[in-house]
Amino acid sequence: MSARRIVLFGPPGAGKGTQAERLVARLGVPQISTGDMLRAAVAAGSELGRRAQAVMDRGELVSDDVVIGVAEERLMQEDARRGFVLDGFPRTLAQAEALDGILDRLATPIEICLVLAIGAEDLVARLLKRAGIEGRSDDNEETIRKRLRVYREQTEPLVAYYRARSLLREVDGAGSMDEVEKRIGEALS
Ligand code: B4P
Repeated sequence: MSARRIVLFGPPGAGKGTQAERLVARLGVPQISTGDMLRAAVAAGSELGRRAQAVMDRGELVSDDVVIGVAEERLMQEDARRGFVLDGFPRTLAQAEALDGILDRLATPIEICLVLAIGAEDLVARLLKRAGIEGRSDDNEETIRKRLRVYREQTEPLVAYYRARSLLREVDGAGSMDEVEKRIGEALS
């Protein structure tokens, strides 16, 4: 496994966070999850958190300028020079273009972009299960379906964006966490 600058995306519930954690443990690079960073800002009660919370609870995307700023600040940190797994960023074409600009300046371009593919009903079932365990405020059925719509409209165009740059690898996200991890390992080798 040689790639160390990896973008991981897919619909909500596809296993991004889960697989990103496993990947960073193997690669020794930081996991950069904009969702985790936004939830940390909400928990800290910061101005950013207050603005983000309502948007996240509605199942919508936090504005591009806010998320790009958060991601850029994190990517500028020293540990990201060794590589990174971007988990849930970019989520729009504007974010993808901004990311290319940031990584060009740092001379650390993306090496591979993994998209986890899985059917809508499996996603809803996984997220409703998580709702019972973690109680995340955006894991209720109405918001989950909204997040899936937002994904199709705003994030799915990234498949074509990264395919056109020959960076895309599609990975089947169905099955157990171990099965998906194995497929990711194969896609990276
Ligand atoms: P995220 O934190 O990225 O939330 P998510 O899409 O639900 O993915 P997550 O990583 O948590 O879940 P996963 O698929 O791993 O974003 C939350 C919100 O933040 C967004 O809606 C948006 O408002 C905002 N946001 C974040 N980034 C943004 C950006 N760039 N731009 C704008 N707004 C942004 O896993 C889901 C569940 O499935 C888990 O419980 C897991 O245990 C389970 N699971 C995983 N793999 C499984 C498997 N193989 N089998 C069974 N269950 C599995």
